[in-house]
Amino acid sequence: MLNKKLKLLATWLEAQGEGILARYYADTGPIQDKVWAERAGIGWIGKHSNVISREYGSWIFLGEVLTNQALEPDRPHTEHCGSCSRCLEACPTQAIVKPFVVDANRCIAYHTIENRAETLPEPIVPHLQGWVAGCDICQDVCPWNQRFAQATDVEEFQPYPENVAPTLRELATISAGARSPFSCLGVTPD
Ligand code: B12
Ligand code: SF4
Ligand code: SF4
Repeated sequence: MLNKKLKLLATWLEAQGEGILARYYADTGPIQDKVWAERAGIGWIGKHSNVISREYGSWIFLGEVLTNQALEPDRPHTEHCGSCSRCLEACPTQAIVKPFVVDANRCIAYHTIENRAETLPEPIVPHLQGWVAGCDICQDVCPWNQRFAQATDVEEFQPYPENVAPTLRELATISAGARSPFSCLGVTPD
């Protein structure tokens, strides 16, 4: 979904003049989405390592359009975590090893999305807390999300009804053709 929107923007940009080139990425490109979002003034990289926007908190998708055109840059965003450390304290596996640094090997999100091993590491298992695809604990406890997060009004980003609170039995029998909860980015994990 996000890729579709980025494609529209990139196609529009290329149509503005001869020789204008544009490439777009979201999540899977060889580019650090968070670093560029911070530099572009969208938000700052919080201590849980995700980008937080003042208007929406951190429940945002990030994507970018690269172009050969010289554009006037926005100012990089300043950091506003202050003395807060709620995310570090709330992480059940101590994956946020120090402010701004997440050790993916200790992160439930890594083990439930990326890790293809038959069994999960012993130190992770007791802390799964029911998460089956990703983990949002460090973002749930963030005061910026608690105060500023907003439900999206973008039709394509609404959750698919069949993906809202599925039972374990339903997940265990899911078919390969089922719509993925990750498809908002236009990405389906393989
Ligand atoms: C690899 C990856 C993961 C890995 C590793 C997480 C991580 N922290 O890197 C795993 C599988 C664990 C993961 C989990 C999640 N992810 Co992820 N992930 C990515 C991915 C593909 C690359 C991130 C990366 O480069 N990591 C490498 C490490 C070394 O860097 P880093 O932690 O980002 O932080 C370092 C840099 O910021 C660097 N740094 C600081 N300043 C500068 C300046 C420059 C110039 C450079 C080069 C570097 C640099 O220093 C930091 C500390 O080492 C991005 C998409 C993308 N292409 O960017 C999505 C992305 C970061 N993920 C995202 C999301 C939503 C998640 C989850 C919430 C999913 C979920 N619900 O479970 C969790 C959150 C876990 C967490 N607390 O971070 C979103 C974040 C949106 C946001 N608001 O920021 C992204 C941007 C995808 C997207 N386009 O929407 N993810
Ligand atoms: S996503 Fe979960 S396991 Fe990973 S750093 Fe955040 S709270 Fe910890
Ligand atoms: S919980 Fe606190 S320290 Fe963590 S990202 Fe949010 S504001 Fe920053």
